Amino acid sequence: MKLILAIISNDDSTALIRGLNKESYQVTKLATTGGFLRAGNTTLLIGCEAEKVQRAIEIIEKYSSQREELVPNTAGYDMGAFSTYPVKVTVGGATVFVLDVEQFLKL
Ligand code: 2BA
Repeated sequence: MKLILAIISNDDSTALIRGLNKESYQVTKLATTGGFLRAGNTTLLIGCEAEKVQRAIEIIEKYSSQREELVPNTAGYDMGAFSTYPVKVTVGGATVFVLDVEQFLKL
């Protein structure tokens, strides 16, 4: 038995949990805070058999890999009026730990 800890963006958590549940992984979602940026993120606890770890990592990657998105930026001032123009930002990404579980009990 293994325990996967996956630290992901809050924005990716709903789709990722749905993707994991669809393939019968059980998940606990924790509201966490990054120590560096002090911003909210999500940590998932996923307990599963060792042979299911690789597939779980694939699902995590599918729903939370780093990508660039265009978001509106209102910082510009153009011809006397504010204009919005999109800027590229990096979003998503996952930090994953896989731990050995000594005992797994449901009491
Ligand atoms: P990432 O390395 O992608 O980390 C995203 C979040 O994952 C972290 O949020 C933290 O909550 C968790 N995490 C990452 N590595 C970890 C580890 N070894 N142990 C425990 N938790 C871990 P933040 O701490 O807010 O960091 C956000 C981003 O800021 C990081 O993205 C990294 O790009 C940067 N960063 C973090 N610490 C840094 C440092 N000391 N110097 C420079 N950049 C740093």
